[in-house]
This record gives sequence, C-alpha cells and structure tokens, in this order.
Amino acid sequence: MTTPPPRPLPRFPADFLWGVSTSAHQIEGAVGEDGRGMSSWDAFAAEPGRIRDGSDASVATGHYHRYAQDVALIKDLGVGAYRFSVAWSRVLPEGAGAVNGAGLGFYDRLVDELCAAGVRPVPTLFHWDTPLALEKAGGWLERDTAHRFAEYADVVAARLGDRVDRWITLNEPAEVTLLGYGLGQHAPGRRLLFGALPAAHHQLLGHGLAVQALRARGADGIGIANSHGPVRPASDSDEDRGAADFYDLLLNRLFADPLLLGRYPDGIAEMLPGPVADDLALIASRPLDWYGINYYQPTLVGAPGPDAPTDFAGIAIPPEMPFSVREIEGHPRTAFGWPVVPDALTELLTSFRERYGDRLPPVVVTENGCSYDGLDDQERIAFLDGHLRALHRALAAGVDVRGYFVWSLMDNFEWAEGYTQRFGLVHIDYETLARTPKASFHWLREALREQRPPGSSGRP
Ligand code: IFM
Repeated sequence: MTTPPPRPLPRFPADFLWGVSTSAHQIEGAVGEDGRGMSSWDAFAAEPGRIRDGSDASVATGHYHRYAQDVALIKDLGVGAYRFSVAWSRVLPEGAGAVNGAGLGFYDRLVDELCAAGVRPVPTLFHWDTPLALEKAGGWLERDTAHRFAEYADVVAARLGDRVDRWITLNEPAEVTLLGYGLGQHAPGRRLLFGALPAAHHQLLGHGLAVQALRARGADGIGIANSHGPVRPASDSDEDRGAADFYDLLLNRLFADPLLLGRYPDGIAEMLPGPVADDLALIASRPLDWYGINYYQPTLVGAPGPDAPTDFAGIAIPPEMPFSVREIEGHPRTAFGWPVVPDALTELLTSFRERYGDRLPPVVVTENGCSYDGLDDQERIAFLDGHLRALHRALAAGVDVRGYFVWSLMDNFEWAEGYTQRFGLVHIDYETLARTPKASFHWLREALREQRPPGSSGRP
C-alpha cells in the first residue's frame, strides 16, 4: 500500500465543473429490453475470442434498472456534473426511422433524476455503440451514417434539450477509427489500416451535422471528447522523431486540426472520400463552446524496424505502420500496464494552447482515471491527486480549463478487456451488482468538500 498523498489540493476556481463519466454500453445492461436495438458492440462481443474474459455487456452494472441508486451515489460524491452517453440503438433501434419511446424515456427519467439531485446532466451522443443495422451497411465508413447521426441528435435534443446545457457529440473518434476500423481490436473488428481513414472523416462530418441539428434546437454548450496525449520520440534520431510526429498526427491532430483550424494535417485530405473541402467548412463552421480532452497516458514512439516491438498493450501493430510504440520506463503502472505520468497532463494542455492559440475554446478534461483492483485503492487516490495537481499547474500556466471528469463513476465493461479492468470510484460486484464506494470515492468527496468556499453548502 502506498502512503496517502499530501493534502489539501490547491484551490480550483469556484465555478470549476467537477464530474464523473460513464458510457451507456459499459454500464447499462438491459440489452434486449424495452425495444433496444442491437449495436456493433453486441455483435462484436458475441464473436468468439474478441473479449479477453469472454464476457459481454448484456448485464454490465445493471445501471438501466439501478440508475436512481447511481444518481444517489453521484450526489453523495458531491460532484456538480455527470457525463453519461445515450445508446443510439435504444432511441432508434434500427439507427434511423422509428423512435423507440421507451428507450428515449429512460434518458428522460435519468435526466430528471439528475436535475432533482442538483447534478448537471452532460450527455454524449455517441460513445462507440453504433446501431448494428448501420454497422452492417458499412458504419462510419459510409457518409450516410453521418446524416443518420444528425437525425438522431435532433431526436435526443428535442426530448432532453429543456434540461441539458452541456452536450458532447462524439467520444474518442480516434479510437473508433484506429482500434475499430484500422486494427480490429474493437467493434466492428475491421483491419483496414489506412483504409479506416474515411471513418475518421465521417465521424467528424457527423459531428458537424449534429452540431447544426443541436443548435437548430436552441442548444449551446456543445463540445466533443477527444483522446489526446503527449507523444515522445524514442530517441533524437530523425527516424524516431519522424515516427513520433506521425503518431502525433494520428492521435492529436487528425481530429483537433479539422475542428479547430478547419483543415486536415498535410497529406490527409487527399486520402479521404467526398467533397472534403466543403465538409471541412461545415465541420469548423460552428465553433465549439468547449473542447473535451480525455487523457490517460503519454506515448513513446520510435521508427519501425526488425528489433522494434510489434505490439502495444496486446494490440498487434502491423509492419506496414510507420511507427512502433515503446514502453515508457520509470513510472508506476496501472493494472492495465499504463504508465502513470501526471506531468504529461500539464504538458498536453499547455501544448494544445501553444498549438491552437485563440482557436482553442475553453477546455474540459472529459476523462481521466486508472484501473486498479480492490476497495482500498490507494493507488487511484495517488493517481487522482497527482493529476489534479498537474491540472492545476496547467491552469496556473494560463490554460483555460473549466472542468474535470473522473473516468469512471463505477467499474464497468472495459471493451475488449471485458470486466478485467476496474476503473471505478465505486466497486461493482458482478455477481450481485452491489455497489460499494472505494477509498478513492471517499477521498474525492472530501477533496471536493475542501474546494467549496467557506460557508457554502452547494457543490463546487
Ligand atoms: O473505458 C474507456 C472509455 O470508454 C473511453 N476512454 C478510455 C476509457 C478507459 O479505457
């Protein structure tokens, strides 16, 4: 067990938004219930060998039936916001066409419950669970999916918009592109390598069209949650630097440049289908109200070669890829094996401000967290403490950060890892679905209490 970190945390702005995150597929369960349609992840998990422990998300944490209990936990934690996702296939079982009133009704009740608890609802419209009917027709490789996504955004905004003032269109389109369509580690399990790039463009187009649909419903407070992290070259050699630049392009610039600058990094647009210039104009035409960053770890990257590793965290990197991912030494590791490097969060945020200047809207850290086992999760406390101090250093350096969401409220279905990785502040007993707050939950509750101005009874 590690020594408890020093307290208290430095003081954050009084209106700083504190929250916890989850996603529909990872927690809801109730897959076949109340008219929910199948999603790409239901089909993917049913294929033998896809999920490490052979599990699926058909029950998950049972949140669909326990949402009131989970909202009570969020209230007790003392955060001001809850980031969840809406399952597209619960609202539109075929991805388009007939709306499933029962599915939409679930999110209506969830939002009501949050509002009654004084917790701001922050829905994400797409967190990886593409309706299976659309996936079978090509999913995000098809331009049509972007238009269906905007129609779905309109349906959700019409129902929830009176109580929601913070929206997230997409979660981590980079992972959907790279892991889902490029390397086949995630649904839909395609290994198209650079042939996956249209999926990136169509998600961005879907984002742009959804922003139009949301604004037409009077919504503001619109953002996106992109995964980013500093990329470091394995050495000073030109080859390693070139490989690291390329990886940086894939992870950091492929999605941020179109959104914030209205253009793709050099050489990308030529590889994309459709009227790319017009699409880019649309993608960047309505500036984001805020930019969400999911941060977990930096990446050390070198040139490929006969002695370079050919896999990263169990994901086979094909030899055609112009980079190899190396292990970062000298830092503690999470149960997932991810290096714990809080300073890299400061570096990431300051580098974004340097790269995008005035084009960068206020930033919200929409995910940050770690997997560890056990209820007395002192390592998670140290992780959160270190990252919140790193975040505060970015604020002190002048980066306009407005909020921070822990991934995750509770243990959940960690995609291809099944239930083997536990990211929650709350432990889930997968036999009984009992919820037990971990030591980190109690630590964060106390830390947030200390953030409140003296005499204030409200949330920060
Ligand atoms: O669980 C995921 C989440 O769905 C997206 N961001 C990273 C998390 C941890 O891997």
